[in-house]
Amino acid sequence: MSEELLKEMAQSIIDGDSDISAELAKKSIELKMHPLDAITNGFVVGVTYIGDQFGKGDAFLPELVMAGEAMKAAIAVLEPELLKLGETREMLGRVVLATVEGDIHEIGKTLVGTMLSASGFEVIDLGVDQSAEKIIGKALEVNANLIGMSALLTTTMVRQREVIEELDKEGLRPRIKVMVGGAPITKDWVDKIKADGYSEDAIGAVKVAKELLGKSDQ
Ligand code: B1M
Repeated sequence: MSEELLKEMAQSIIDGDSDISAELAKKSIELKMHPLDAITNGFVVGVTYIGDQFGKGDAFLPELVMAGEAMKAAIAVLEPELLKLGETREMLGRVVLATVEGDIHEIGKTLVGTMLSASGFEVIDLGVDQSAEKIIGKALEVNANLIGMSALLTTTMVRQREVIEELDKEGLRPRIKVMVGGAPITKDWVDKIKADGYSEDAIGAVKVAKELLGKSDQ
């Protein structure tokens, strides 16, 4: 049954059908499926498939846009369930989160933000297409302990380095730690730009954020 549901979830994203993806997300809640299971083994399978097809020239921009919208619709339904997963009492740290300038991919970044919130972090999500100036300005304004930057394009990942260089120039590290992520981000890249940490997924991002802020035991 759950295998079947996961397949239907993936298919709803491939079809770019937001009504069906939202409905299947509701169904998964009724069936008490773990929301991360639904996202990772259901919806993400569909969006990855469309991404691959797009990369090969077998799918086109409208399909990519519709798949993205269907993903957002499903995640919006599951978000309250994700937030319920966390029951942390203490605030673990303040995170300014953004997708870097020139990049409008928001799904993974938002998921990371939701998981961080669920785990006890206060998250200020600036949204997408955010310049180094805005990210650093907000981090200073709210006295953030951590900046989290997502980049999904090989052409925009360089923006992560810009923010780190600017923080270094202003002498703001290690007061503000930096975590990066996104599909093209590798360990090599992280070492090269001297980020403090990175993760391949949202669950890992929580672990890394805790480690960076010395809260690993919570
Ligand atoms: Co775009 N896109 N896209 N896209 N898109 C990719 C990234 C691409 C790989 C597709 C492909 O060609 N195969 C390709 C990039 C190629 C490259 O750079 N090498 C691509 C392209 C080319 C483009 C455009 C240039 C297309 C065009 O216009 N010709 C354009 C760029 C627009 C721009 O940003 N300026 C574009 C546009 C779009 C849409 C707007 C249509 C849509 C986004 C909708 C939205 O976000 N509202 C879209 C989509 C949906 C995708 C794919 C298919 C899926 C991305 C996604 O949401 N994945 C993507 C293909 C792919 O990645 N396989 C693709 C699901 C999400 C849960 O995963 O975002 O990876 P992800 O996040 C993960 C981890 O990466 C990690 O945790 C998350 C949860 O597990 N993570 C972090 C992410 N951020 C993190 C931060 C952290 C830690 C972990 O710490 C701070």
